[in-house]
Amino acid sequence: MKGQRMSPSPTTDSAESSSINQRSMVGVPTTTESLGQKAPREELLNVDDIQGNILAGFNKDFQTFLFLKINDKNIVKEWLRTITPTISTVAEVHSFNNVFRAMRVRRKGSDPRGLVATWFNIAFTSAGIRALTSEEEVEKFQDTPFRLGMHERAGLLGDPLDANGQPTNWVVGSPPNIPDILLIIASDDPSYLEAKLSRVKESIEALLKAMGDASGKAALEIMYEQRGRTRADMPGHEHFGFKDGVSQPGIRGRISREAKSFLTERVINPQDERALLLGRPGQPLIWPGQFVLGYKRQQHTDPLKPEKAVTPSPAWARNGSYLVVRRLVQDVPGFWKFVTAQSAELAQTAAFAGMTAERLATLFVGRWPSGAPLMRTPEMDNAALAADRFANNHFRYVDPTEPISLLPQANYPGDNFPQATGDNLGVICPHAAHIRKANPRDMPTDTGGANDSLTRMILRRGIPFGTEIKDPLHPTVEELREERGLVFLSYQSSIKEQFEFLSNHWANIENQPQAGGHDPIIGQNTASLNRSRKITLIAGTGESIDIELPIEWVIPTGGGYFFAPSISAIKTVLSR
Ligand code: N7H
Repeated sequence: MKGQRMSPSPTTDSAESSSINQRSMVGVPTTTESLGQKAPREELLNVDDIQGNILAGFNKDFQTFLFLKINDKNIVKEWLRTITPTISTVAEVHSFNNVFRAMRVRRKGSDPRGLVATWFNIAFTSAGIRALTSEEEVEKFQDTPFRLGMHERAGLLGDPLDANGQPTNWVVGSPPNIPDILLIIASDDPSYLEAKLSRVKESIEALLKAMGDASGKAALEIMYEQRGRTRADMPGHEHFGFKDGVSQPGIRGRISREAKSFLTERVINPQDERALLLGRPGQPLIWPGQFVLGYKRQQHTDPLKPEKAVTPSPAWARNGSYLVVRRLVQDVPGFWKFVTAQSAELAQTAAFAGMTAERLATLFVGRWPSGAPLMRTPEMDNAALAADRFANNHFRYVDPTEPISLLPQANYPGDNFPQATGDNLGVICPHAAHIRKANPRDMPTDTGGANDSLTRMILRRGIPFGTEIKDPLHPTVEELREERGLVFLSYQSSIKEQFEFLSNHWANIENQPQAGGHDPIIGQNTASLNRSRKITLIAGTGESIDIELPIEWVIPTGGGYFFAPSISAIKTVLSR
């Protein structure tokens, strides 16, 4: 079989499973008995100073990203002072999201139409901070990738250097097109977004007039405009057809002086000690310093004992966060043609009889198109499970899951779906499946155990761009002419240890965090001259197959490493 190598089972031997089980338990309180601790005290988050998209998440169907270049720093500083009051804070976005969610629950899952908000956030590259402050100020930032810029790290990320996707071909983000500023405008309603976008553009154009520069050189230039919108045919799904934005870490911390005013809702019955570790079932609570500078950070072995906060450098970086933006083009017909042809071949084998294109694609992702996790429904998609926010993330890879007792929830019948069984060997969900690579949960890894993996988590805020392809196996000429993909965004407190680690270590390396191949969605294999990747599938019979993935379906075409400062830092350091 072309591109495939069938071999006997690596092992279904209980000795290996139990040793993995033991390793995964080191320092990992996965059961209630192993905890026996009190709830840790959680810090007060400065929700009026932190930008809203970081900790609350805009979660809007329509978003536009403006990449700007500073030509006159004094005029831009003046402009910054005028726009700062319009920057959306965590306090605002969080309260809106709460109202929206409560109404959705009352309306049994349908969106409350007419409840609309339009948000605005800002971030700066190191070049932008240099332009507004000084080289010394940039040198104070501790994150080396941020100081260097994404284009300088493209090789390390595994990006193609001699073909499609090389930084010199990026639409934005590589010299001479390195932006200084990123504006994010987001709304539930496209007409509100357009209105806000026009106002922002007018404010930028007004600067040109203020300068009175006959050469026409603007004080602030719009270098590139990237539109993003949810798919009209499948809202919330990315272009390969899978529900995105299902799994997000919970964030520890309070929004007011009240003891229980937690930013992330806590739904687990406090009688169950897992309430100390999780917001919702399957959603670990992470110390806020992993995402925002100046707060307590996650410790590598004990999730209840945080590392002390480090003093941010520069000091004005407090309440700010590093933002990764990556414009990723998706080859939707290529992906579906490949999985269709491969699944037909696999279906001919005894071990993988019955394989379909949808199932193979699901094995690549780790969730079914609806968002239902393979670990909870190994054989077929289950839309009801996908829609159940208390069940759709409640699974692990080593230990089986048991039902969790929740605080009373309106209109909720309980998680009555079959629970996940353990899957040490990667039979149900391959080790290289995208979500297992990106979050190995309770699986031991090359760098530690489950608690160590919590230090790698990121807050994803991406949105698709481009129009969908109606029938990926028969795309029209017009559909092929247009680019589509994901504007990937993630917030973290270390680009190096979080986004870059997930990308160049776990996604790109075939035997990390566990042997089993490259991430078929975002992995890039620079270890082979032709960049060809592989994924190992293991059948229920124990036989395994290596599938060769000769082409990549996700191509980086632009982006940058940004810093999203606090509102007070914009008001003071950056605009004075
Ligand atoms: Fe991924 N996809 O459609 O396959 N992602 N992702 N991602 N991703 C996730 O749980 C996708 C990308 C993560 O906690 C889902 O929200 C695509 C980058 C992480 O279990 C789906 C692209 C990075 C998770 C996709 C892309 C990540 C995750 C399941 C690019 C980081 C959570 C839905 C075009 C370097 C894992 C969900 C967990 C989930 C897809 C990019 C990371 C469907 C198409 C660049 C941490």
